Amino acid sequence: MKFQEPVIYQIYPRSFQDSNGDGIGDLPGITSRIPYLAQLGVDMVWLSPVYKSPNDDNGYDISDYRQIMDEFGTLADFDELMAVAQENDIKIMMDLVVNHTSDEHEWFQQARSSRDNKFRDYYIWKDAAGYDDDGTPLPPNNWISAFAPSAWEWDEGTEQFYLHLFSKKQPDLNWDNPTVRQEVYDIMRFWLDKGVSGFRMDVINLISKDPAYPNDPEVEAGGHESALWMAANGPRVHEYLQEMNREVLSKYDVVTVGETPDVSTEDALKYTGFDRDELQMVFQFEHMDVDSNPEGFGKWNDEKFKLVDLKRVLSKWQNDLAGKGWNSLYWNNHDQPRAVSRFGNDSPAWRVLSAKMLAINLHFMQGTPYIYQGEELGMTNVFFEQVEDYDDLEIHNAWREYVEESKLIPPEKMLSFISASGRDNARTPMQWSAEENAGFTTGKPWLGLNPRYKEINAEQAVADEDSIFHFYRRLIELRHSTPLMITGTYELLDNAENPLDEEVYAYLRTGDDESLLVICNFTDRQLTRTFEQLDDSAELLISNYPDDAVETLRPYEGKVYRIS
Ligand code: TEU
Ligand code: CA
Repeated sequence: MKFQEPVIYQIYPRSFQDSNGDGIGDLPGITSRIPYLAQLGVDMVWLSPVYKSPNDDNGYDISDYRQIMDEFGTLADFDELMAVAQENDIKIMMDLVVNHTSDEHEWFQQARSSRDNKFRDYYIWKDAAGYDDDGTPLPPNNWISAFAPSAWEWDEGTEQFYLHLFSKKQPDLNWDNPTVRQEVYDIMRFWLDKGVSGFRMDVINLISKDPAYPNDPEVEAGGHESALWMAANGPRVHEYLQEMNREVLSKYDVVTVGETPDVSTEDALKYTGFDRDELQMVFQFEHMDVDSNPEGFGKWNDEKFKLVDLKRVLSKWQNDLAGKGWNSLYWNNHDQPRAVSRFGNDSPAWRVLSAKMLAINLHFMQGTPYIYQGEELGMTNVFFEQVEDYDDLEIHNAWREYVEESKLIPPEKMLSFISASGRDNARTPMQWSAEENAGFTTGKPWLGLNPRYKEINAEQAVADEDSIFHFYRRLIELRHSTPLMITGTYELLDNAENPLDEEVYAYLRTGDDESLLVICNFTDRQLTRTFEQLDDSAELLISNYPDDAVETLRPYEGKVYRIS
């Protein structure tokens, strides 16, 4: 499959469908829902990690890359899922998490057993930088982990620190070790030979660290953001990805997307340029940061985004990669809050209209669109009354740091920030019906349901021709039948460097002999806009309103004209 063609649906297996009543989603549950995904019309399913894991980070901490996580089932269940997906023309993309393993992986168990163990150099070990007065070892540098106060954990047994950019149960692999790289390539071949058609590569731009491990200047200046940016786009990352492509990817028909925090469009072209023989596309994060507060507590805030920022960032990515690389297109994933709550309006009056408008806005851009489970239903953010009701270690780490230790954020304020920005917004169980536990499980769900499942669920949506589900289904049909959505150039109908229209996002996709004019009202207000492109040849291709008021834009109106 050419990587420009598929619409890809992301499943977070833990929260998708439970089949055995233990309250945890599993592979047989996913298999039972393949017909639903076939009806939606998606081409490929990206499975968040299903490998054996102690679930410190819900599967992003892998202890055996060739076994299925106990809670999710067996390798036989995986083969059954592959077979049923194939019968429904749906391909499977795996989540490759190889910047780090679980500390319960055999490699790390061996590595920590002694300094001269043959697996020692699979990981990144450093001597203490010194010892303070009471003999406590001092870490090699000041790096902060994404999920812990320090990116270095002291190992008593061998009296060295090991690096973990994420939790201390997620030790970073040493990619400078060629044996580690060969181990990864063998893992990739194992899954490709089982018929897998894609890899999403977790934080793949962090795998090559600066061997000097310099201090993080932001932390020296008093900041408290993680050191991910210090490890991003390191000295040998392209050498490693070109080797991976040469030794594995080039030998298979496989779609690849790198998850790459802290990349610019210039960086991205080094990963995805058509002439680079590395990856086909990346997940960049700039549009996920438009409501972040770098002077405050980063993602922990409940401020609303500004449309002009969103337009500037997305247009920059469209323009800078055009003709040279390829964009991924996404509003949310398992790490991000729900799109309709964040960028639309999840009130009963405007949820459906704004969710459809967001879908139009994204799917008509140039790139490969990703739909996160529940986005096609307009699932919304959740509010839990107490932090104990949340599961995510990122949330609990932030609570400990900002509420309990530094006391910089009052508890009720932090609960509001978590509800606006926390990852568990995306991880509450998939809402299949209005029955108990939304039809997700007959047992006690591992994470609380979003109470709105009674009005927002697949059963209701599939039965309602005017639902967000059927709107996504029509968008996917259009993408399969409208080459211009893939090949057309992109032009923001606003000043791309300095967008001024704070209410409407309008852009043009232009092909050889026709164009698509995309108009989205991001507000709950009725507006007037005129577009010179709207000539007599214009025909309405799709809209989230049943009629067309042309120059009058109704609240959250999203529509596309074909102009020939
Ligand atoms: O996320 C990488 C990453 O950048 C995260 O820190 C993410 O940006 C953050 O959680 C948003 O607030 C990947 C996976 O998607 C994430 O689920 C894992 O926790 C992480 O790597 C470690 O594997
Ligand atoms: Ca289960």
